[in-house]
Amino acid sequence: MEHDGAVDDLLSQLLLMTMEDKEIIGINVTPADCFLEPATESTYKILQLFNREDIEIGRSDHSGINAFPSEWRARPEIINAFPLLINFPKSPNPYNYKEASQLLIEKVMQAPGSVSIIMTGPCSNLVAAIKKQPAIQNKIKQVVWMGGAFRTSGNVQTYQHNGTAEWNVYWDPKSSKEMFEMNLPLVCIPLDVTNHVPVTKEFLSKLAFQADYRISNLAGQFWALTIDTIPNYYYTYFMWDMLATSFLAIPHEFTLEKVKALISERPPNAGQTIISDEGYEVSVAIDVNKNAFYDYVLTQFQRN
Ligand code: AGV
Ligand code: CA
Repeated sequence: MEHDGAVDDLLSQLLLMTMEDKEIIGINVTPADCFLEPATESTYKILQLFNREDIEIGRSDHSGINAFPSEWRARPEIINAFPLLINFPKSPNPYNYKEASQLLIEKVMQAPGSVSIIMTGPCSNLVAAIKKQPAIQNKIKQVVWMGGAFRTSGNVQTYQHNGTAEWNVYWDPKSSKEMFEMNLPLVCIPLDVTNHVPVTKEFLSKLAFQADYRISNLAGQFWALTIDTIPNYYYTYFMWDMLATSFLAIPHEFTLEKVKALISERPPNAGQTIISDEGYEVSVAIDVNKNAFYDYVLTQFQRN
């Protein structure tokens, strides 16, 4: 897993850890929608919750081209203080962790079979890893990326930008562009489909009714942190990374389309994913069975 420490990245790590038929071989944390130290700590605490401290964490040294707003990045500080997490030992010093692209190369090369990569943040580590060790490409079964906005508006609203890009692409448009050019077996879960699955009060209420399960209780607290962003149209919180992660388990509930697309690197649309005949082939999720997805998450979180 490649994540970037936002609330829904950590929820996605929780979800992934409930998938009993998946073997997690490593987790890289990129300081994009998070700060590195508190986010690696949250990542490690979630591993401890499942008694899986044996899973190695990698530290990304990328700093991105377009930084996320600091208010978004600071959330793991709060998460580490949750009653269920506060008393777990802190993570070891993240600067002693392996560098992320190195960990990715090692884990993929050591794996007996082919590997799926779920990426809920920017793609910088993956691109760096493939450049350093091109042989890993042959062992990648699929890359599932929460990224892009193909036939809908983006969610970047800032200076020098026209709003067409999605944040994970915009953070490092250069690596994103290069990744498309690598012709990986890539499935994008873009805003086009995540827009169908907001974090609703109705869903949170159902989750709360099953809060006797420890994991449901914890997940409810994670999402409560995002509620202040819900009333404003532009800042509605969606199941971005959760939807992408669930694709690993319930791919049959998604509608995919093969398109050719490329990525802009420059203002005013840096990070825009553009459908074009000159582009590279990628699979894009355009629809999902919403109820099946929400039910899947509720069922997986019925755990202690
Ligand atoms: O663009 C969606 C990506 C996802 O990987 N992130 C959040 C998810 O982790 C960036 C983002 C967009 N809007 C946000 C974001 C918001 N209102 N708060 C925090 N992050
Ligand atoms: Ca993310």
